[in-house]
Amino acid sequence: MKLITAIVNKEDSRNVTHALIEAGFSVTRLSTTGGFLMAGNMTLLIGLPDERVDECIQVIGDHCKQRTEVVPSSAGFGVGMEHTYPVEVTVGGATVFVTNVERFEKL
Ligand code: 2BA
Repeated sequence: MKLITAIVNKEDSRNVTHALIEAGFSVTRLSTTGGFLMAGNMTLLIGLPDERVDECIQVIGDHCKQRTEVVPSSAGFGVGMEHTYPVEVTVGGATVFVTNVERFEKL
């Protein structure tokens, strides 16, 4: 058995969750925050048999779009002189980790 941890954009999370449920996967959604942008995203936990991992990643990929976010960055030009300028950051579609599950119980 595997556990997929998928970090997805908030805007995609509803669609991707529906698609996963429709395909017969069990999903837990956690509201999370990206450490770099400090913006809300969604983390999905999906426990599944080994042979369905590729199918699950395919469903996630089909419903998560890449986006460009503009974030402020700053540069110093000497003591007390700082300037803020916008930089573009590409986010997503999805960041996916696949881990082995040693034991799975429902009690
Ligand atoms: P954030 O940490 O808010 O990162 C948002 C986007 O900012 C990233 O998109 C990446 O393009 C950029 N970024 C992140 N850290 C950076 C850095 N140190 N320098 C320059 N640019 C940086 P994604 O890579 O698509 O990641 C989307 C979200 O997925 C991340 O939000 C984070 O919540 C999660 N994530 C991505 N990689 C991860 C990892 N290795 N471990 C844990 N969480 C991860």
